[in-house]
Amino acid sequence: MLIMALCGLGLSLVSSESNAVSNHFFANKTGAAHLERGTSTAAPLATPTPTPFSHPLLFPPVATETNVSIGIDEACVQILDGPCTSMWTYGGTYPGITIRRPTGQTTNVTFTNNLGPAAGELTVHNHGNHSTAVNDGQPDSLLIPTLGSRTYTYNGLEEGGNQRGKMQFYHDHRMDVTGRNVWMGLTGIYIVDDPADPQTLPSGAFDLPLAIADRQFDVNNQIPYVFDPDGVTGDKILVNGVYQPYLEVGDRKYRLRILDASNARTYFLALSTGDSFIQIGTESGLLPAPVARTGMRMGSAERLDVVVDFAGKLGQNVYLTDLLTGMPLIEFRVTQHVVDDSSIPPTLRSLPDIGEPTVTRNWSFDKTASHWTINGLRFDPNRVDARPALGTTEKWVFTNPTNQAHTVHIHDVSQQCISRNGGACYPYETMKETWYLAPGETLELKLKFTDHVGMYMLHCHIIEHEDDGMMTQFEVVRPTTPRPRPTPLPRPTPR
Ligand SMILES: [Cu+2]
Repeated sequence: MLIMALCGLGLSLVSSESNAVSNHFFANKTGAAHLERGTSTAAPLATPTPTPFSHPLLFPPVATETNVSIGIDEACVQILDGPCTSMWTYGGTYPGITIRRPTGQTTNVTFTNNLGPAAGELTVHNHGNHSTAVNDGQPDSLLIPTLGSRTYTYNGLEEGGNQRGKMQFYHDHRMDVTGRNVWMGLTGIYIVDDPADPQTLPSGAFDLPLAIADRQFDVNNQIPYVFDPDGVTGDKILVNGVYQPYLEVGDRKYRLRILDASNARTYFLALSTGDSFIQIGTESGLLPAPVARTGMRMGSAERLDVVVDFAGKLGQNVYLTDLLTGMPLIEFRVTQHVVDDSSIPPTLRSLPDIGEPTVTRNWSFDKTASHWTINGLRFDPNRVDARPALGTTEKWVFTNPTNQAHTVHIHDVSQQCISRNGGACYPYETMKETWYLAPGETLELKLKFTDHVGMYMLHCHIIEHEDDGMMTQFEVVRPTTPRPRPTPLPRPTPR
């Protein structure tokens, strides 16, 4: 359980040292926070940055039932030392309750919107799930009213079989205010377990979801949201809602399912030992074969499913570090010797055969008249920019003529990489649903529209770009088949 506290209760945790001096934060250009101590002055007291690696890594509670009820509640979450942080939560924690379900099973998740009118109506998108359109978390319809509920049903199926095993996540998707709602805490992990995946991978206590997200705290440890169309970032990077946590581990392999749950921040992850991660999966499940990587870029909403081996490291501390800020994010203390019964097979999961594309569409992730746009247009819920036919495969080409990166996210079905910048795709991006598109890059993907008709979103997952207009929608439609000509009735023979 995440540590929860009432706001008033949290104040008692302010250290006596911070009562004696006034502390001021200054963020340098890399985003690292520095503490400067001065003489005692009037309130408000700045709160101290926790001593690095003084708090244990936490995991949200896990729901595994068919029917899950989640209250969307305001809660005061203990994150930094000192006052707790008032957040909007799925079930009272940040991240919210983890939902973990076997593939192929129906799951009903009922959300009740207990936030006040200031939050307004809400909607929940199960990111990476193959949902029917009405259960996909539409941004401007089928909303969860204030003090009302809505049940989302996920059947765990895809094109005649089970969905692939993977880590999805659920988050708010309300038009124009997704950035605010996610920043305030509306994010939770959703894991689909698939018995068709190799069962020798690290599992149970050795399979750890890690949601990485940055926040900017004020002197009272609150996180007021100030919209910036270029992306809202903060100087504190949290893992599962804890700032620079530690975790005691054994000297064996662990599966880390890493999610960039930030609104906008990109990370470049490495291990302090210089060892490789063995990447085994993406947003869309296991790769065809594992890929060793010493550094991994991760943009907003991307997931990295990796295995890290602490064998031979007994007694050492190993850090997962973000090389872009130079900040260590988590300290793994290798304190126990344990027998490792896990292994990584040389082949994991083959890609589904989705055929060859019959239609090509081009999508330019652009800036137009000072706003983020797709093909020059801002989001309009009354406009549909593509109507692919159910059962067909299309090629979608993404370009980025701007000077900022975008993370392209397509709802409904996963996509397979055809080419990046006219050449080969990276070996770890064979199939995904959130794609890093750096300035000047071109990405060719193919996707097959299966099972469901209806409206789905396509957008940048740097959420402030999305809220500013870098989103559009496509409607999967039933194929138009030529009507069979009715057999003419025999005419009566004229007499
Ligand atoms: Cu963008």
